[in-house]
Amino acid sequence: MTENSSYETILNRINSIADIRQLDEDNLVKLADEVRQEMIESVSETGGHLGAGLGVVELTVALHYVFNTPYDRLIFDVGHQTYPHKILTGRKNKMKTLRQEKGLSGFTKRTESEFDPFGAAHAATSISAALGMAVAADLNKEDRRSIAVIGDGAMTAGMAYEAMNNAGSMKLPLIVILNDNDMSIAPPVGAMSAYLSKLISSSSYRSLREVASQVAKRLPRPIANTARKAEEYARGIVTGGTLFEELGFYYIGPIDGHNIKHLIPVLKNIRDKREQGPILVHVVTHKGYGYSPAEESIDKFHGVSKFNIKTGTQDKSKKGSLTYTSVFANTLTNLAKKDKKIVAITAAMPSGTGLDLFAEKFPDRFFDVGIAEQHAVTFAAGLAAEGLKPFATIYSTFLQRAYDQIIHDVAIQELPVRFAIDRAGLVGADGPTHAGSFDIAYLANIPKMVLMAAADENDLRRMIITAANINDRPSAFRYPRGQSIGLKIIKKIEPLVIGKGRIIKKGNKIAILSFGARLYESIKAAEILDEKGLNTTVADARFCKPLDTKLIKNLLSNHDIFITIEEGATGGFGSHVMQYLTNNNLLRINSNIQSIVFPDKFIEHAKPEAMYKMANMDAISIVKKVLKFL
Ligand SMILES: Cc1ncc(C[n+]2csc(CCOP(=O)(O)OP(=O)(O)O)c2C)c(N)n1
Repeated sequence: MTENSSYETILNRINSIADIRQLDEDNLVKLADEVRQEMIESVSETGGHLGAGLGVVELTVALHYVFNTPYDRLIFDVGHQTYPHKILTGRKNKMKTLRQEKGLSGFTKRTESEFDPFGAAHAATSISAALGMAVAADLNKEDRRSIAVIGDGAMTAGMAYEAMNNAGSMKLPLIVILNDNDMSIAPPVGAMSAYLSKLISSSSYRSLREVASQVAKRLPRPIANTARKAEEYARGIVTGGTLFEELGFYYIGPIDGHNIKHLIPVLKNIRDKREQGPILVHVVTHKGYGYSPAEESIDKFHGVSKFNIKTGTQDKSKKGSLTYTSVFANTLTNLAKKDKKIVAITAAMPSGTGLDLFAEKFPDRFFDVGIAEQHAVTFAAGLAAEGLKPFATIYSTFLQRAYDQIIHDVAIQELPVRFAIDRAGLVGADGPTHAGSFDIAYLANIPKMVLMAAADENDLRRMIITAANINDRPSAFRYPRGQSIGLKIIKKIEPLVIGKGRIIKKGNKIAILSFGARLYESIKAAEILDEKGLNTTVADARFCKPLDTKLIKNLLSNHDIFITIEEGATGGFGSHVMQYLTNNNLLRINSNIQSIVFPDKFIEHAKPEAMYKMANMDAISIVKKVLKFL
């Protein structure tokens, strides 16, 4: 039996949030240690986000202790740091199901708990949502507090400022806790990070810590007055208004976020300052706190696979083919050696996109713009307008944020921004918030756009070169998460002919036209169908825009059944094919045409293979679809 599961732990005695509020401060400190231990144990078995949660254990305990959750609305930004929150709010026994099929989500989710008043996973939504809730409380005459907990990384996103600017003009009891750990996934970028560091490194912050510890020493249970003194002292470090005060917030901080005894009096005090209007509490924490392998690692164990608790050694993924991400990064980096105009942009995902490799080789041509996808796209447009070749490398799900920028700043001006769209399709444990479901639909309807999808690593390489050569309009290529097929790498890669697909295998009864990475599953399906005497053609469209209309016509007229397949929502490749056929009078009454797309629902997190099954996109489901027809 582990220490934590033995009956005498405080955590085991917590049956409801009310039990936490009965504890004295010493026991709250012990509880925090137990929560941390519990979290390390769970994540060591499930994998997931570790560093961020470790950094907010004390803060989470203090928030639930001081505020009347779930009546008071506690909203965590992104939601990847909520494992301690889940442990404290009735989900402890489900922690080992985290990120698995039918198990707990890795983020906050309204359907999972009344303690998750707002679902998240994309950054910088918390202040807007909390403000909406504060307004609703006001209109409904409810005396509740709205509390947004947001990291310094998420604070690089514009939405946070839009929300603060709005909140600043309202006298509502909105509380923003800025969890400043001086980290995003990678080190944070930009002026905000420098500004926060300046606040923290001021000598006054250091002396505040001393004052606070004196207060704590003398008064084991600091009363409101002493708390106010400490808080007023904290405010005093800022001579002449901070940025936050300019935005209309009452600024308090910086406060040591790992010291529950310091946090509680300050939080109690702001809880009771209803008339104060919006308040920002600047809390300083350390990502990975309390677990040395996390503290010592460069990324502070932001996201981990299963690991050994003693050593911190993570399970290595089985050796196999390169990931699509690394194929992309290697190819672009090699290309950039010859083509000095190539520049690469990421929105706070240098390692996730593989661009850290590019950054190493070409630091001057690499730009991490922070969690700012909208800005990333318009910034790329500016680079393109001056003749550079920007590769805006953004996950499909996050590029959703920048739709107007793609249309207004890039496409209308026919600027050759290259969109490298990683994580296109289903992504597994991160679930529906991170699935790349919509990019085909939202890009293929934009005039002039060239839209490609890679079926394998060699085609991805071809598409990168193709995009590099497109200088008169925007282009995009999408590729999935995870390992590539494992093909032999072709040394000399040629660009593709724009708008031309390829036939992979010839048959005469069934035609499957795949756009993207379901190609190999389509080939498997074709083999099964062949065995049943249904000779199947498999083709790879490569382009959704422009469509290979000649190929489509051929497939339709020479087969009994014609099926398109893509990893995306309705409105994508299949829809464009159908529209082409109807608008050109190519459909016959007896045309047997079907498109396989994602079902019209959000597919919950599970192993990727299971998710593909749910989406009817595995080989067996494709075969079933065909047989149903006959
Ligand atoms: C719009 C958007 N872009 C990118 C991400 C990927 N992402 C997840 S967490 C994270 C870093 C967040 O940093 P911070 O808010 O400081 O939290 P920390 O992990 O440091 O606690 C990023 C970039 C995201 N969730 N949403």
